[in-house]
Formats: sequence, structure tokens, C-alpha cells
Amino acid sequence: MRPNLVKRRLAQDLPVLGTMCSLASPLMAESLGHAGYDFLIVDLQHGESNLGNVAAMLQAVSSTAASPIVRVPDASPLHIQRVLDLGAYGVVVPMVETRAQAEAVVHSVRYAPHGQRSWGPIRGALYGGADYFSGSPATLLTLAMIETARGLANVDEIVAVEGIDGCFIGPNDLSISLGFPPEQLALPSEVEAAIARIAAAARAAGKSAGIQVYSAAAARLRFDAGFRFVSVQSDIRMARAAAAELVGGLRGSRPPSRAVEKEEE
Ligand code: 3PY
Ligand code: MG
Repeated sequence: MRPNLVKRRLAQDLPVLGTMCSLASPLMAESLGHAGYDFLIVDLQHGESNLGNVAAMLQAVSSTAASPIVRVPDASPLHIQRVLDLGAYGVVVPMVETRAQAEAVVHSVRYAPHGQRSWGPIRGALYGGADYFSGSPATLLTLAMIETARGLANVDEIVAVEGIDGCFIGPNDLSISLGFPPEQLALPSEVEAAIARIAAAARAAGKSAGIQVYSAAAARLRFDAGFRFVSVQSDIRMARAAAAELVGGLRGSRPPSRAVEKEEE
């Protein structure tokens, strides 16, 4: 089966870098893939994509060297199995809170006797190869998002589940669940302590720790702290940030808006 370089690097305790595709644009995904990311996450939880367009997104990503990963909207077998059938080489599953949920996720990724995935990798086998059935357990990546107080409390059991390759921390939901607002540049110490606890649990279980961050500096800090799977920014956030910087730079301190011209008219 075509190797999953992200899973392979993680197994060797090597870092991998990616970003989120919030936009349902295959062309944007293809462009990002050619920028050199190790993986791209097509986001069906909060992004524009859905089961109707995810095949085109995965085709775009798989025309590049980046591993095509999908964040499903929830842990339901329907989403996990459909995106794998359409060629995802990994799933990121939000809001995993218990060992039973983590086991159910693995059952959706694996065929019997280790799971309950139904056969039909309509595009997965085109991308992966004819030995998809035998090769998929060692190739497909399965990450459980730990991003709630309950997930934090059960993290040791979750990351210990066989077939879970590691955790992926959502700092915003984790902050909210611990009683703090999302989108903080500097996370409260309680959230940082939770993040360190989750990463330590993953490492103790011999699994990979992953996290979403919003700057290159934050990515460096997380890699230095032992995180191996780091997603930085997203397509739309990068576009907005670059546009705001360009417009702000050209207009000095004036607001980057046509409203300025209107006020001056
Ligand atoms: C979060 O911060 O909650 C996330 O899910 C990041 O993607
Ligand atoms: Mg989240």
C-alpha cells in the first residue's frame, strides 16, 4: 500500500507539520500541498467541506506529497468510514472523551476482526493500492482530539486504546471546557497544564502528541516540548492575516477598509 509518510514519521518519533483546510477549495488545498506540508487536514467539523465535496478535496491533496487527513464532524461511523472510503489517509476525531468512544473510533477505521468497518474503499484503494485491505491498519492514521475536561480526565485510557495513534489537542475547545474563552494568544496556565498533561499521557502510552497552533513561533515551542503532529493556522486564517498585513502596511495606521475612502470623500 502507498506509505503514509506522516504515520511513518510519527512511528519514528519525528515531527510532522500541517495546516487546516477550512475552505472547500481543491485549488487552495493543492496549492498548500505544494508548499511542502507533511499533511493537510480537510475540516468537515468547522470548515466548508462536507461529504459531497470531500472526494475532490482529497484528490487535490493527493496530487501533492502531503498526506490527506480529514477532521470528521463527530465520531459517527458514517463520517469516518465514508471519508476513508473516499481516500483519507487519516482521521482526526473531535471531542473524544472516553475509552469506549476511542474504541468505537478504531472500530470504524479497522476491518474485522479488529473492527467493524464495512468494505468499499471506492477511492481509498485507488490512492492506497490493491492491498488496501491488508495494508490499511498499518497505514491509516487515527488521532483522537482531547479538548474537553472529560477527555482530559480520561486521557490515559483514551490514548492507551490500540489503534489510536495519538492525540490532537484543540486548545480553543479545551479552554472553553476548562472555563476560559477561546482564541487567547497566551493560554491560561490551567490550560497549559492540561496540555502538558495530555502530551505526557500520549508519550507515556508510546503514542504521538498533536496540537493545533496559530503561529510559527507557537509551532516551534510545541515541537520543542515534544509534540510531533502540529497543525499551524488554516487556509482562511493565513489568507486573512496576509491580507490584513498587506493592506495595513500600505495604508499605515488607517483601518484597512474602503470606509476610509468614504470618510474622506
Ligand atoms: C480547537 O481549538 O478546539 C480546535 O478544534 C482546533 O482545531
Ligand atoms: Mg475543537
